[in-house]
Amino acid sequence: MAVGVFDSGLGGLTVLDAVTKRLPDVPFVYYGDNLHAPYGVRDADDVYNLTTKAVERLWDAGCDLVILACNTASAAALKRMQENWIPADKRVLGVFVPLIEALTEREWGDNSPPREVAVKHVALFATPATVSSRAFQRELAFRAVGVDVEAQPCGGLVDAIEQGDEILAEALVRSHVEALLRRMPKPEAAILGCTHYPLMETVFQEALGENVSVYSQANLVAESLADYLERHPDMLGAGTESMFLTTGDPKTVSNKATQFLRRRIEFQSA
Ligand code: DGN
Repeated sequence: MAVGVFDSGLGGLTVLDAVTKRLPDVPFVYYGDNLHAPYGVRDADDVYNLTTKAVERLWDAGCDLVILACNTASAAALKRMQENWIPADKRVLGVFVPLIEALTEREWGDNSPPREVAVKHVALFATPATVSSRAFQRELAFRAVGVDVEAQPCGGLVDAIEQGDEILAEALVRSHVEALLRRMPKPEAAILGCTHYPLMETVFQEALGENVSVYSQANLVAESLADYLERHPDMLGAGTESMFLTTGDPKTVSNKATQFLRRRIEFQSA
């Protein structure tokens, strides 16, 4: 049984890369909903409907455990899915909790009451949909008190990265960072809350200054998945081959993915 990795498009490949490095023997089925990407500008109902459809497809492919690598889907759909939709023998995990646990120095699954933490000012960079969901602030409030979060919706950045327009992407990062620093001049930590932003991590770090700790989620998600599988080995049955599924045109998506990750990837139709 493989682990499912879902994203609205190509960005989740950054998460997939980190988890395959950390768990080289685990097969993965990646599902990119390229036909409907980007999710960042869709409303919450729309994101919920598309995400549940994708997760059902991954369950059909034998993945009882599915990671929503997409921040927008984790923000807009995961809580609603966990409330009344996921059967007892399946699990769907998002990408916010590993980040927040790292930020608040908590162990996985530590459900003790929220407490004071070292970091007091956090900058969040994400898509407009993730920012307006306030899911990050909600999850953080379960674990920490007294943390001020300033969120910057980074309109246009996902498209610029996907188009490989490095000049535009860099200019957008700088202007989004400047806009945030005008409202919160001295964050101690910055969260890159979108699958695509790790590809611009150096520019974010440069624009924010060396005193700001930048948290990028791919490695944190990989670590937390490894930890989860150690405690729940039953979620991983006998292996199947890894594969890449897309709702878009497989040839076009394979070419874009190869350009995006700079290694050859072959998608097939979902
Ligand atoms: N995968 C999305 C995210 O992490 O928010 C970014 C792409 C999108 O659909 N906007």
